[in-house]
Amino acid sequence: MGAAPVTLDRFILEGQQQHPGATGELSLLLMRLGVAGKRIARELAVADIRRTHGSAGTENVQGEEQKKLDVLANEILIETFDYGGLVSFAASEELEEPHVYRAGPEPARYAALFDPMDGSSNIDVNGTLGTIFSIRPRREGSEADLLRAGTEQVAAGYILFGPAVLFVYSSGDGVHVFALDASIGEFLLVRRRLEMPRRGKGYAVNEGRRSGWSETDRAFVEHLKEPDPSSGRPYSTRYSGSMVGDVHRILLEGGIYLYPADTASGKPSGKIRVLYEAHPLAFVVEQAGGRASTGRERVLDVAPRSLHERIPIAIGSADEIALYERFTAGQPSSKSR
Ligand code: FBP
Repeated sequence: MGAAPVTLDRFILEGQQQHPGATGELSLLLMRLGVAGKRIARELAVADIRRTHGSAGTENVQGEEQKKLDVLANEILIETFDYGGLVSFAASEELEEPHVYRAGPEPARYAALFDPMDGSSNIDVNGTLGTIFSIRPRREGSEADLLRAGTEQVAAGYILFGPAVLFVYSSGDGVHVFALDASIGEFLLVRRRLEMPRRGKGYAVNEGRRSGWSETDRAFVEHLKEPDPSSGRPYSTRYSGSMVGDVHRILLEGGIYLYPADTASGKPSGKIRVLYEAHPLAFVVEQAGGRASTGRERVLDVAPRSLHERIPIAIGSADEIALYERFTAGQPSSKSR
């Protein structure tokens, strides 16, 4: 018989043994997220059959229509930490205020943040979707614990719902990828310490919004499209409508995802939320050797002032992000490569 498959639980527990002082709580927390991922995958798989597609008839704190599956995924994630005193409170794209869990004898050591269903515009059309998660240390036990730099995350990752269901995470020791084997209901290790290419051939941005972009953002995207084989241009457009899906492609093939500030559609700070989209994906990408920038600042150094704050973001391979920052800084001389 070949080598035993490495399940997510086994991988996490073996990783914990590398940290003698570990209490096991973060391990349990990550394993729970694996279970939540399986439950959400099942809800997505039966959504057409169960007619759970479509609008929930409600709006989230950002005034965006909530889909039934946004709400369902959020409920599954909130339930996931509702016992065992692992998590003190949880913030979500679908909740105006953090959900506070009943306190146990000891205050729980962690706070969780998540975007239950990333790529909402893909929900009703069977497109790629994801659940993004971020784990932070509990400090005072208030929202202020969350309004801090992304470098303070202790773990982050996403569950990608595509042809395969993948669990991708980092706890600061590289990025690891697991694929769900539905026949045994287990996430199995498929890539350990994933390292992304320094540069790619694809870019992901919604060009339909370019009228609201800055001059330098428009110039950067035009530059990627200019034919110049010596610098690997033109790049190909690869925009799926799900940031998780696009970032996962970029982790494997290199390239860049961009959601710039967009003054035309009332998004002067872009669309992507700092705490449960930008920070966790930046944490994963940096652990794989990539970068994430606002154009002027490292995304992980940003400390938001509010729970649902948005920032402009460029995330991807180190070379493309460096080039984007040069464009943002208006350095024409060093543009050509
Ligand atoms: P949601 O979390 O509400 O889905 O918003 C994030 C997102 O869907 C990203 O996944 C995606 O890249 C982007 O917004 C799409 O936005 P747009 O429709 O403006 O291109």
